Amino acid sequence: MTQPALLPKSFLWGYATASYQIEGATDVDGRAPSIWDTFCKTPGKIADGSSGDVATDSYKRWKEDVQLLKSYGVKAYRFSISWSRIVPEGGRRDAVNAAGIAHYRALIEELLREGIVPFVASTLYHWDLPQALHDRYGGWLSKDEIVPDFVRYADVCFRSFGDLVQNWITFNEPWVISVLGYGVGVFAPGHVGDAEPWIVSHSVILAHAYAVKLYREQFKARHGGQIGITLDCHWLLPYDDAPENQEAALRGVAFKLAPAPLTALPEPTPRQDPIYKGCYPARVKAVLGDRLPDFTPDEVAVVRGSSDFFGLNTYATHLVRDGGRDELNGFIQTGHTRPDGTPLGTQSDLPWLQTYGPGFRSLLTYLWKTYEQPIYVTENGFPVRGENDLPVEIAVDDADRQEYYRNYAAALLQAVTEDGADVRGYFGWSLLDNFEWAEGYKVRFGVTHVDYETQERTPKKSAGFLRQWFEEHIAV
Ligand code: GBH
Repeated sequence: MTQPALLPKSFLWGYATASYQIEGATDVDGRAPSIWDTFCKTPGKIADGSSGDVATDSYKRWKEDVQLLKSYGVKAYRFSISWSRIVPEGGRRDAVNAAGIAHYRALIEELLREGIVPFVASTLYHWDLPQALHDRYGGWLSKDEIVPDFVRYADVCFRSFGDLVQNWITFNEPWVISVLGYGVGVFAPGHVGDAEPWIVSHSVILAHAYAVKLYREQFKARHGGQIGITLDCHWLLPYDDAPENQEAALRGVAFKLAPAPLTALPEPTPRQDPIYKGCYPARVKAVLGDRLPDFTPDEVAVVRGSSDFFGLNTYATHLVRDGGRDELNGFIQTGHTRPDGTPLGTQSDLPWLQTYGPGFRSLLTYLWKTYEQPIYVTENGFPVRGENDLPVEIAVDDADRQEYYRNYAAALLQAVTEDGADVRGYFGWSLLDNFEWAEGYKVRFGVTHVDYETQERTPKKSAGFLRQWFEEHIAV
């Protein structure tokens, strides 16, 4: 009799959140504003005119959140640290805030007491740049200022939490920070530009790399941890067999993963030339030309191999055609209807997200073969269409979210057991319904329903589904 295929015993799973999306308490315990506080107060930027001022009140309700995690049977929790709570004014000569450190220390200690790994516990940057740094020198636009400021903030975090945290992520989604924040302008700080995004992502890659260098030189030996970066990527399928659409799909992936060739492999390899030579992917360079900054030889040496794993946030698959005016994505047009008129999968509450498990499997296998790095899926999830209009008793019966997780979990298992992809962890997005950035509170990604009037938390059925699925599919 054949044994059912299982994930390895060491496989970690749990849920992810981000500071600004859940914490609230934006003026408590010495926290100073971040660019998201400012952005939310700009009329017209957030769909329902809301902000993260209260969110799910998790800065105060964190014990309740840890109990929820425990009741869901998770092994790990991914959360992010707010720079504005640790160094409120942000800079390398600015004061460190003891109250902010005490807060995260208490949370981490509580997780450990409950047997939950603060895995990837700590994303240092999930988009909430201290406003003071933006005002002082333009934030990510000033490489020579922001890199040392970020490294100093990272140093404070490594010193304050490094004895308890063995898993670190520097940045959440450089593509979103740069392209949506400084190109399209739909995320903070809301700039629109055609050169700015590439200056910003250059700074982010360097800030990441120098923080990793610091960790490896001064903390890793003592604390034995690992450190990496999280990129976001959809899987892109050519719309049809047309060669230009096949090429467009490859180009689209290259745009999303532009930092990866630089950070993933310790040594250049001839196999995937020329992208491992310490330059951006050739397909990206071909579109952007001189707007893509160069790395100095010293920088190349620091950047190359600067991630111990591949952190992946992924939600959707898109069908891709060549052309259009979308330079920031490499001149591709995306859709989700096949040539025969059928939809790719169940529609979510957001136009860009449909259920399509096979794309998740393809992406995991592609990343493993291309970068040969252990993968942690650091976000994956689904907002059910119209869920915000439903009363809680109905909303918790989240059939489409369960279908999504059933498909993606099956794809994960196939990628690991049939394709040999070294995937070591999986985090659902998200533990709670929360502040969904420019969508405000209208779009709900949680496996827990949150009543924003009372802050009452109610588990949805998907939480039970995932608990049972991982119980059945991780080796004991
Ligand atoms: C994640 O980003 C974020 O890390 C998380 O904070 C957020 O709550 C979650 O998504 C849910 O949205 O131009 O077609 O890609 C995922 C990356 C970037 C995917 C923005 C959707 C907009 C449409 N997202 N993107 S598209």
